[in-house]
Amino acid sequence: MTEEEFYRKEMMPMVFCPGCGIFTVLECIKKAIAKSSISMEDVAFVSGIGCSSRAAGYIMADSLHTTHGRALPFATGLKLSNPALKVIVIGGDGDLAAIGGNHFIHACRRNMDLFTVCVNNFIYGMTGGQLSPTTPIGCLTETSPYGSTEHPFDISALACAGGANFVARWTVRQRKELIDSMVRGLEKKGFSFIEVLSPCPTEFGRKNDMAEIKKNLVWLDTLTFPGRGYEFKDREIELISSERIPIGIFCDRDKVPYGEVDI
Ligand SMILES: Cc1ncc(C[n+]2csc(CCOP(=O)(O)OP(=O)(O)O)c2C)c(N)n1
Repeated sequence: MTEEEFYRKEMMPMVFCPGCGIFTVLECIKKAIAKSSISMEDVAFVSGIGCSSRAAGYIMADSLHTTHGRALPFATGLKLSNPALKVIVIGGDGDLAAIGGNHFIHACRRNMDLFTVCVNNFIYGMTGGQLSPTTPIGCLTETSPYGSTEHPFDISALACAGGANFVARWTVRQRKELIDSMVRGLEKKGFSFIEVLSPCPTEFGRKNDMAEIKKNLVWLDTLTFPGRGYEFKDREIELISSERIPIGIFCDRDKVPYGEVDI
């Protein structure tokens, strides 16, 4: 797919800061759609509010830019009204796991036929860098100026436990694995969830001595480790350790999606 076919020229330049991981996520989505059997004609994007949620607006496809935390209910409605659509949700850790957390676990439970990408930058980027449900312990944010003392969510583990069919987590550094997982998730029926650990040099970086993009990326490398063989069996979820986060494919199963259960 060419740049012209994927991006909306009239929306350029993008609002994202230099070094933001959303650029990589967009490129990986572009490559994954091109590699998959899905046609852009059949795709619609849905997002909430946040930096990552703005990504959908730059893509040359039908899209719904909705309210903060509500992308999944809008996406659910869209999918039910037009089941032929491949509905893709893009959101941040705040959008999907804080205000939208309950919608998230229920989309997983229902195994809604949606493809969801969470750009997890460990902070509320758009609103100035407040603590999010994924902020690691000790990290500085606008609302944890002495370091967070809250336990973070492992949103991929939550998605597996909730009942999603496909769950994978990578950092922006593993582009090949990220694209491959996106292709698998796009082609799978039911709820597919891809978590992308992503740099935010401006809000997260500046507060945590990694404003320089290289430092933020190296931190992501040291924060993560490959999960067992990069692929976990159903239900064998390695929960988040207090310090390091496993990356890999955490579940890949074929539970019947919402609307197709025989009674
Ligand atoms: C109901 C409501 N509450 C709060 C906000 C303010 N708000 C906008 S974006 C955002 C959080 C953004 O963080 P995240 O979803 O992680 O996305 P990021 O900007 O980091 O990509 C918040 C709290 C809002 N727009 N609507």
